[in-house]
This record gives sequence, structure tokens and C-alpha cells, in this order.
Amino acid sequence: MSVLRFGGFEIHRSYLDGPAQLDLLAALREVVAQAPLLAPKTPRGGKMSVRMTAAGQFGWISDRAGYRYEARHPAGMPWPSIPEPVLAIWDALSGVDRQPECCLINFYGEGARMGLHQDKDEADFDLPVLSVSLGDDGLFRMGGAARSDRTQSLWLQSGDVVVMGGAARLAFHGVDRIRFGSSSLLAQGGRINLTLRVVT
Ligand SMILES: O=C(O)CCC(=O)C(=O)O
Ligand SMILES: [Mn+2]
Repeated sequence: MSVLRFGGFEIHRSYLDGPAQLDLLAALREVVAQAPLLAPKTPRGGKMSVRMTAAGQFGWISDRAGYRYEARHPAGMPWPSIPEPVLAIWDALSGVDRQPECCLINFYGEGARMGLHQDKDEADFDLPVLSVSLGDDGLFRMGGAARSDRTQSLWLQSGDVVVMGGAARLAFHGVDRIRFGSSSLLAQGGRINLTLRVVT
């Protein structure tokens, strides 16, 4: 394990070892069995390439009505609770007393990406967002508070955890591409990213 820093981004390389990744994956499979992955629409009607679901009191939703947090899955059920191994990562690395209220689960299949954006639908930007990567490598782009700021990119690998707090909390970031099939964690390939957020 090692820690890298880019601006305010704190990257904990190999934070989760192989057994911890499998343990987390098993817990996430239970979440997805209860709250199926969705293919969200952007507010302008485009289709996101990433599929999403969530755990916690709130899930982050995107559709024609905009971006927001909702207390229920669009199919009507409450989101499953955040699995214990996910909370343990937050407790170890977040540095704050609050507990996460949303664990957004992103699944990147072949060709999926996420454009440069800020996470700004939460109420308190003093609280960090934590990101956990599982499965295939993802090229993570990190910028500054303005979209036009210089960016740096880094391949995130299975087991890496990124803390986006302080100067990085409102920094632009995104995933340019994944290396489909680069990890053996998911038999069918793909990348899972969890982001833990305090919403209210
Ligand atoms: O997949 C990632 O590494 C980043 C995900 C992200 O930025 C988000 O869900 O807001
Ligand atoms: Mn984000």
C-alpha cells in the first residue's frame, strides 16, 4: 500500500488486498440483487455509458428531470443498506464523524466512460467523497476547481481508494476509459466504482 497525492486527491494504492476485494464484491452482489443496475439518462436525454445503482439512505439519480438524490430506487424500493466492509473503508480513511448516506455503485462495461464533472449535489462540501475501484483498470482524470484547469491522469486499479476532500472536493474528475479485461476479479470483465457520499 502507498499513498499518492495530486492536488487534494489522495490515492491509496492497493488499499484492499485480494481477499478484501472478493469480500466487498460478494456484498455488492447482494446489493445489486435487491436494487438492480440502471442505465441512467442524462438530463438532455442521452444515455450514460455507465450503469448505476446505490446503497444507503439515498441513491444518486439522473434522468430527464435532472440530477438528484432520491430515497428510493426508481423501481420503488428503498435502497439496500451500505455493506459493512464499505463502511469500514469510510471509517478508516474519511477523517470525519459523519457516516456516508449514499454509496453510489457505478458499473463500467466495455467502452464505458464518465465525462469530466464535479460532485456537487451534496449539502456540505467540507465532507469528503471516497471512491473505491474494483475490477478492470480505469484511467482517472483529475483537474481543479475550474473545468479548464490543467488535468493529470492516473490508472486506478482494483483495490485502490481515492479520497476527494479539501481542495479536491470540488475538483473536476472523470474516467476517460477502462482497460476491459485487465483484471480477473470479475469473470465477465468490467470495472466497479463505489463513491461514498454524505448527502445532507
Ligand atoms: O469511476 C470513478 O472512478 C469515478 C466515479 C465518479 O466520479 C462519480 O461517480 O461521481
Ligand atoms: Mn464524481
